[in-house]
Order: sequence, then C-alpha cells, then structure tokens
Amino acid sequence: MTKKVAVIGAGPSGLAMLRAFQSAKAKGADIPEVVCFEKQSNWGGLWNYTWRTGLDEYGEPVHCSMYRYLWSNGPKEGLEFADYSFEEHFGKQIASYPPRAVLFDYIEGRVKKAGVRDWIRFSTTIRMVRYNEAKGNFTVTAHDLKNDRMYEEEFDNVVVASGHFSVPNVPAYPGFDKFNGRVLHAHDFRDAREFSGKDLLLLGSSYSAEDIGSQCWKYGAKSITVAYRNAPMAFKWPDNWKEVPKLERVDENTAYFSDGTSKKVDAIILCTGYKHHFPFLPDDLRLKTANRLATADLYKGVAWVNNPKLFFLGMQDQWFTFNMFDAQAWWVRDAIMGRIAIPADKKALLKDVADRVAGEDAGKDAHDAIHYQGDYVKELIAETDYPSFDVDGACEAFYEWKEHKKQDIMAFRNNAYKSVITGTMAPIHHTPWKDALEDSMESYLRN
Ligand code: FAD
Ligand code: NA7
Repeated sequence: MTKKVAVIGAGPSGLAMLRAFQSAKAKGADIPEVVCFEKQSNWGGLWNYTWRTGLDEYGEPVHCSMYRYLWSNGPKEGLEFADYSFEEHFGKQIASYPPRAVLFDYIEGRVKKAGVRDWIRFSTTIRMVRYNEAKGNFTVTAHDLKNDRMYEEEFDNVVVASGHFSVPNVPAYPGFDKFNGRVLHAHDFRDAREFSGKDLLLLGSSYSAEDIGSQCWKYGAKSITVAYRNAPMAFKWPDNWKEVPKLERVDENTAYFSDGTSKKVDAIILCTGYKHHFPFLPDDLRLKTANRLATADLYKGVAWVNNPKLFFLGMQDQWFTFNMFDAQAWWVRDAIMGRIAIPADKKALLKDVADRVAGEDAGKDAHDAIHYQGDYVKELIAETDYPSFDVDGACEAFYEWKEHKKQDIMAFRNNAYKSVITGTMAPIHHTPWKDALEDSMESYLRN
C-alpha cells in the first residue's frame, strides 16, 4: 500500500490508532505508512505527567492536565483494552481505581508489546495542516522542537488525536484582579499539599471540581467551598465541604455568592472545563463542537463531514475512554484501508450526525448517557475485527460506580468490579483511598 497517514498525538487515542494498524499488519495486511507526531518527549498524552505548568522547555503550551495523587475517577473495568487485559499486563488482577502511574504503565505496556514506538516522531509539534484540492492530499507542517527545524510533508489521510482536555476554559469574575491569593485553573493544579491548611474556593460542578476538591480534602485543606453555576454535585460531602450557588465577585480575600452568603478564602481553583482547540487546523478543517457525546460534524463520531479523509479520535465527552478510542481507531483504520466505505453523499454524513445528536438529546439522565455511549462503542466494533467484549457489562460497572459515589463520595474507590475481558473480580485495595497518601505503582500493586 502506498498510502501515507499522519496521526497527530500519541496519547491513548493516537496510540490506539497505531495499535490498530499494527494489528492489521500482524494479520498479514498491507498497511499504509503511518507517521505519528507527538509534541511531548514521551507517549501517554495526559497520562504522561509533568511538574511543569504554563510553557514547556521549548515555549510550547504544557499539555498535561493531570496532577500528583490522581487515581482513576471511574472503574478500570469500564476502560480495559479488549486485546490487552490488566491481568496480561500485571500478571494478576489489580484493584479497580488505579493511580495515574499504574494506568500509564498499562497504556505503555500494550504499545511496547506492539513495537510501534519508532512510528512516532517525539518532540515534534504540528503547526498546520492544509488540504491540497488538486492532489487530493494534505500538507502537514511539523516543527521538530529539539532541532528547531520546521518542515512539510504530504499525507493521504490525517488523524487528529490531540485531545480536548488540555486547553483551559478560563472565565473571569469581578475582583479576580484584586484577590490576594492564587487564582489558577485545574489545568495548572499539580499538588494538593500546596493547599493543606487553606480555605479553598472551587468553581464548577463536574469531575475536576469533585476530584481536585477531594484531593485537597484528603491532603489536609482546612475547608472546601464549591460554587456551582447551574446545579450542585450534591454528594454527601464531609463537614468542612460546602456547595454554594454562583460566584458573583471577590475582593482581596472574600468570595461573594448569589444567595447573599460570603466566604473568606485563600485560593481559587477554576474547575471550569476545557476547550476543543486546534490551532493547527485552518477554517475548512477545524472541528468546532461542544463537549458532548454526539460531536458536531463527525460522521460515525470520527470522519470530518466536510472532508472525510480527515479523522478525529476521542473528541466526545467521555464515559468510555480507552476502549472507545480503540473502537474508533479500528474503524478509522478500516475506512482508510478501504475496508469500510464512507458514503460519498454529504447529506448522508450530515444525517448520521443529526441522528446521533437527536439520540443523545433523547436521553434523560446519566444512565441513558452511559447506555448511549456504550451503544456507540458496540456499533463501531461490530464493523471491524476489534475483539468483541461485553460492553453492557462495562456499562454495569459504570452504573455501580455511580451508585457507590452516591453512597460515599470519599469511599467509592474502595469498591471492586468484575473484568469484562477476563471475567475475574478485582481485589479490594489494601488501603482505603482516603488513607492511601502514598500512591506509587509499587505500593498500589501490593494486593
Ligand atoms: P490526550 O491524552 O490529551 O493526548 C493527546 C496528545 O496529543 C498529547 O500527547 C499531546 O501532547 C498531543 N498533541 C496535542 N497537540 C499536538 C500537536 N499540535 N502536535 C503534536 N502533538 C500534539 N479518563 C479515564 O479513563 N479515567 C480517568 O480517571 C481520567 N481522568 C482524567 C483526569 C483529568 C484531569 C483529565 C483532564 C482527563 C481525564 N481522563 C480520564 C480523560 C482523558 O481525556 C483520557 O483518558 C485520555 O487521556 C484521552 O486521550 P487522547 O489521546 O484523546 O488525548
Ligand atoms: P467539564 O466536565 O467540562 O465541566 C466543566 C464545569 O465547569 C461544569 O460544571 C461547568 O458548569 C463549569 N463551568 C464552565 N464555565 C463556567 C463558568 N464561566 N463559571 C462557572 N462554572 C463554569 O470539565 P472537567 O474539567 O470537570 O472535566 C473534564 C475531564 O477531566 C473529565 O472527562 C474527567 O475525566 C477529568 P455547568 O455544569 O455547565 O453549569
């Protein structure tokens, strides 16, 4: 095959793309030449932790939004690779909410085994992608950061796997410029110990607010106040944790809320979400979508309706993660290799998008949303040779997880679930999450 494919990003989505092509090759298929561009010096995407914030050593925006002591916020049984189980990687079943380092090791294990590292050009950021009408291909402009050299290269297909939880959405509130403490976005949060003994204000009512608040609580914050914009998270919080309505303004040391109450605080963490941000894509190729399960303008959730030679992976809001990226990557591989036909009629592509949006909108609650994304994963894997697995079983793990959070938000990580890949039950972790201050891989694996 003479085709050439560019993959932008070597996080879980980009690595799924490499593994998809490598698995076809291992089965004897003639695969395209695949070049993956990764701006960081290592793979793993968000799971590749760095202490850095702001700009990196080359002046590029730091990608990492993860922090020390981060443990999986959902059960690992919901994300397990169907072609590479936790038991295969660790040689035994492990507890259900692994810390970041453990999941990084797992992600890395599969691609090390696949032998695809030399398909990746590390420390290379993509600056621009242009479509050449006449040739029907793309020109990609890459910047080799180590050698400070820019160059162009042509590709038949481009797969964008650059993630969408890295560029922060940073709202401004009156008085931030006068506040005496630190105001930071979740993207720049690194170590909860910085806030021990402090009164904290968090904005937002989603995963980051929940988890960064919980981290700070675990590592000794004096109090946590979370201001929500629309609805509270409404878990049974510890005594020194309060949810309050919308922030109106702050002064030098006090935050004022829309119910007339106020609170003296030492620091403000904006857990206000992220932007889909593609500075390397021109107007005719740039995806513009809200963070939702049915993205705008992507046929089957992956093919750009205005030019289906361009693909996007992992652009949805995520209940399912690694296994959904796999389902997408295998599908995109088969579309690129001509095993799956994408309709030539743009109307059909747009109808597919509209149907997906309507399907998501018809759901009433989180239960429906999980089910909706589970069905999407099933739909894609039914069309490729990705190993079929019990997607409904993974949905069940998510339902149980939601219930465990309702019961005790500071103890849900002490539960265990059954693998839908190997059928074995995870052990209960040896230490309750709130007491496990040391979370190295070595300590976590001591079941
Ligand atoms: P990313 O992991 O963001 O990877 C994108 C890659 O693209 C990066 O390596 C980046 O350097 C590279 N890149 C970007 N731009 C360029 C460019 N121009 N040129 C070259 N390379 C580029 N998911 C879970 O399943 N469980 C969890 O517990 C969990 N916790 C999370 C906690 C936080 C704080 C955040 C932010 C996310 C969390 N997620 C979690 C979701 C996370 O989005 C996925 O797990 C996963 O990392 C997404 O993979 P990705 O490859 O799509 O994107
Ligand atoms: P999310 O899930 O996109 O949530 C963003 C939150 O920020 C959400 O509660 C929003 O409120 C809130 N928000 C957004 N803008 C504002 C402003 N201007 N003022 C106040 N509040 C605001 O992002 P997360 O970072 O929590 O999670 C992202 C991923 O990281 C997730 O997949 C996890 O795996 C980890 P709303 O609810 O819309 O009122």
